[in-house]
Amino acid sequence: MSAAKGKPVGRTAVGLGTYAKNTWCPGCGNFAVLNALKAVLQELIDEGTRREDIVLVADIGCHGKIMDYVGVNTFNSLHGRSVASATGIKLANPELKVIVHVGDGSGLAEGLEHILFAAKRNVDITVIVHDNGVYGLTIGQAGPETPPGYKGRSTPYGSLEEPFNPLELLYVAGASYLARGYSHGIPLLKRLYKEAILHPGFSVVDTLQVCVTFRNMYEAYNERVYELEGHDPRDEAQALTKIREWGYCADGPVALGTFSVRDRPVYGEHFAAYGAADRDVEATLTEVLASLT
Ligand SMILES: Cc1ncc(C[n+]2csc(CCOP(=O)(O)OP(=O)(O)O)c2C)c(N)n1
Ligand code: SF4
Ligand SMILES: [Mg+2]
Repeated sequence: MSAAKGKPVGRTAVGLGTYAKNTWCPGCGNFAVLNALKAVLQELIDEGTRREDIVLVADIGCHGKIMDYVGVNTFNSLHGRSVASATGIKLANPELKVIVHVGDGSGLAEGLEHILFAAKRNVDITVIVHDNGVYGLTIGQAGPETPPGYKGRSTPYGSLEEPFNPLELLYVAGASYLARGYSHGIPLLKRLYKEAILHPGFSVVDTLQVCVTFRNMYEAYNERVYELEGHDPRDEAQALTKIREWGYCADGPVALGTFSVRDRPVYGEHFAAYGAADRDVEATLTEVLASLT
C-alpha cells in the first residue's frame, strides 16, 4: 500500500478518493484517466467486487502517481517492471482484479518485453497505457511513441524516429482485448476500462493521455478522433484494418473504441489441475532437497 496515501475519504461524487496531494499539472490528461477509473471501480464494487480484491500496479512516471489517488490496494514496482509484478500478483491470487498503469515510456520502452510476454501468455490482467507520446516526469524527452520532428530536451533539433503502433504490436503478441481511448472523453474511457477489466485474459486500453506541458495534442486530436461504429471486434480482418488505420504519427482519422476481442486460453487457468493446493509442500521440499544431495 502506498505510504503517501491517507485514509480514504469515502464515497464522494468521484468516489474512492484519498488524502494524497495531487501533483499533476493543471489540465493534464491523467485527471480524466483517474476519474474514469474511479467511477468504474466504484461501479464494480457496487456490483459485488470486494474493494480489497482490486489491485493497482504501476511504476515510475507521471502516470504512476495514480496509485496514490485511488483508495484500493496498490503495488509500486521497479521502473518498467509493473507488468511482470502484476503477472505474479494475479498468478498468486487469481481472485484479484489486477490493473496495471504504464506510460508509453515505462510500458513500451523500459518494460516492452514484459508487456509482450504477458500478451502472448494472455495473462488475465488489464493494462492501461497513459500514452502521451513523451517522457513526462523527466521533463519531455522523446520516447517510443514520439513522432518525428518533436523538439524536446533530448531532441532539440527534432526527433528523427517514427513511433511504432502499440496496438498492432500487442495484437500480434496475442492480447485478447484491445481498445483505444482519449483523455478528452470520460464516458468512452469508462466503457473501455470496464470492458477491459471484465474481459477474461490480457486486455489493453491505449489511452491518448495528453501531456499539456510537454506535448499538448488536444487541438490536433480533437479534430481527428472519431468513435468506431458498426465495427465487429471479433472479426480479425476488421480489427487489424482499424488498428492499422493510424500509425501514431501521420495526420488522418484516429479511431477510438474497442478494436479487437478474441477468445484465447487464459494463462494460469490450468494451474489448479496441477493440484498445487493439495500438495504437501513440506514433503515436496524435502524430496527436492534430497534429490540435490
Ligand atoms: C531504468 C530507468 N531508466 C530511466 C529512468 C528515468 N525515468 C523516470 S520516469 C521516466 C519516463 C517515464 O515516461 P513515461 O513512462 O512515458 O511516463 P509519463 O511520465 O509520461 O507518465 C524515465 C526515463 C528510471 N527511473 N529508471
Ligand atoms: S508533465 Fe505532462 S504528463 Fe506529467 S503531470 Fe504534467 S501534463 Fe501530466
Ligand atoms: Mg509518457
